[in-house]
Amino acid sequence: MTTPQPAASGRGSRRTATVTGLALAAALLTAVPATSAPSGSAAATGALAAPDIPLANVKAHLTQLQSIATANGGNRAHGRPGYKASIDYVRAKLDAAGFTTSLQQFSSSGATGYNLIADWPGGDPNQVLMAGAHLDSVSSGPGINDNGSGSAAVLETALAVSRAQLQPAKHLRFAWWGAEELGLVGSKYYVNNLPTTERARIAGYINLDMVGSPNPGYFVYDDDPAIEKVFKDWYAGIGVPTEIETEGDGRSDHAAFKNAGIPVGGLFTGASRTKTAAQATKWGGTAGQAFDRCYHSSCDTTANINDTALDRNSDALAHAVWTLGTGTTPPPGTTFENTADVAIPDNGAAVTSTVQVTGRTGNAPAALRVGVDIKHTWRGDLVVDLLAPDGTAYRLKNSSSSDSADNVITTYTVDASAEQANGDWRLRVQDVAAQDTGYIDSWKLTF
Ligand code: DTR
Ligand code: CA
Ligand code: ZN
Ligand code: ZN
Repeated sequence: MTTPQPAASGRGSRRTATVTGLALAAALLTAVPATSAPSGSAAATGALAAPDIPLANVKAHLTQLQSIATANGGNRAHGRPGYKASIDYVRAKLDAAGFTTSLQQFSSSGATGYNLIADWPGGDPNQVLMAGAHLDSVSSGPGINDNGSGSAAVLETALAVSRAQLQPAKHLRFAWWGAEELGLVGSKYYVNNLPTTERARIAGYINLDMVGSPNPGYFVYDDDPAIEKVFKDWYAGIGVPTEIETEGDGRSDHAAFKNAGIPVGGLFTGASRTKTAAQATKWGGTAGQAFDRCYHSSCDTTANINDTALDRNSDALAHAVWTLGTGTTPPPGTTFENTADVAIPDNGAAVTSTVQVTGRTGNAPAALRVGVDIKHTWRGDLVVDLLAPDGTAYRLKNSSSSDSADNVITTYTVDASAEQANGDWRLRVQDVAAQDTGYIDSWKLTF
């Protein structure tokens, strides 16, 4: 680790300083002289345009799921033959299309459940973009809207990736969850059994649960701002107003990912809630009637689908996968700064200054630039750390009994790729030797 070479500065007395160290995450730190200009940013590559997802293909999957339910007691519920038959159908399509598929088994309510995971080879393994849907129905019906619609839209989007032989910057992973209707069991099992390192690699998770409701609304999850914006802009582009999904928190498979700090988003066309007159005015359909009158009922069949809603949401998902998967994250040089002065007590407790990072997807970069401006005589008194949102500390500067120069004005480069980008980052400064005082003047993070 190198620290900036101090400018010559006089003061005779020698000092002894002790650093009360903390266990620190390994951090590759290289000080960049304050005068260095940020390196030029690579030309941002634009996102590729997503293909249209053929509605007929999506509906063909629904017909297959309907047939499976009809042949298996009228449902595709967890623990029933219709669910495993649904898994086998979806997996066969993906295997034939070149995906690397795997089944994750779990037990719930005395029966074996299955998650189907499909990885599209290639892309950055440290930047995984996921899209998923629960494949199980309730036991009282075939579950074509809930959630054959989401499952078919995700499947057809994955098949479109294969048809295009897409080579996105991010690694694409698609998932079909088991036992959602029993309490989000399959998706929770998946997230809970992901090693921490694997969780940190997931840049975002997009959830589709009920996206073809017969009396549809157009709702966008209001979770990760970047994912939300992609969907809202796409819908605005086709002249369809959207509303924020307000009943979604904790109500579907994105919950486990959100609780793990992973950026999430998704689409929804409504369940048993009633469409208002205002909503009918902007979306069409029937005011005073539920978005899906067959929610969790035996009439949730292929007749219980609005084709326009299913088509739009399938196309919106493809657009999001292409945009978030192939486009670069916001161009390098995105800076988050705090210019508030923070006094540093002489030979006293550490102080912190916070910057809130928002709008990023995934993890921080391996070369996160930390610009520091601390005014302080005899800077050898100071210990400086960067604290990630989860509290992990990265040592930027140790104290030094010989560094008599004033002020710490420099830029450090930190490998923060193990950290989620979004959240409250803090600069922590402690003066560990008597005499000489100062303050944090400003600091900033540049991605
Ligand atoms: N719990 C889902 C249906 C559901 C209800 N509210 C929302 C909001 C967002 C997504 C899904 C839902 C189910 O029955 O599968
Ligand atoms: Ca389409
Ligand atoms: Zn349901
Ligand atoms: Zn559902």
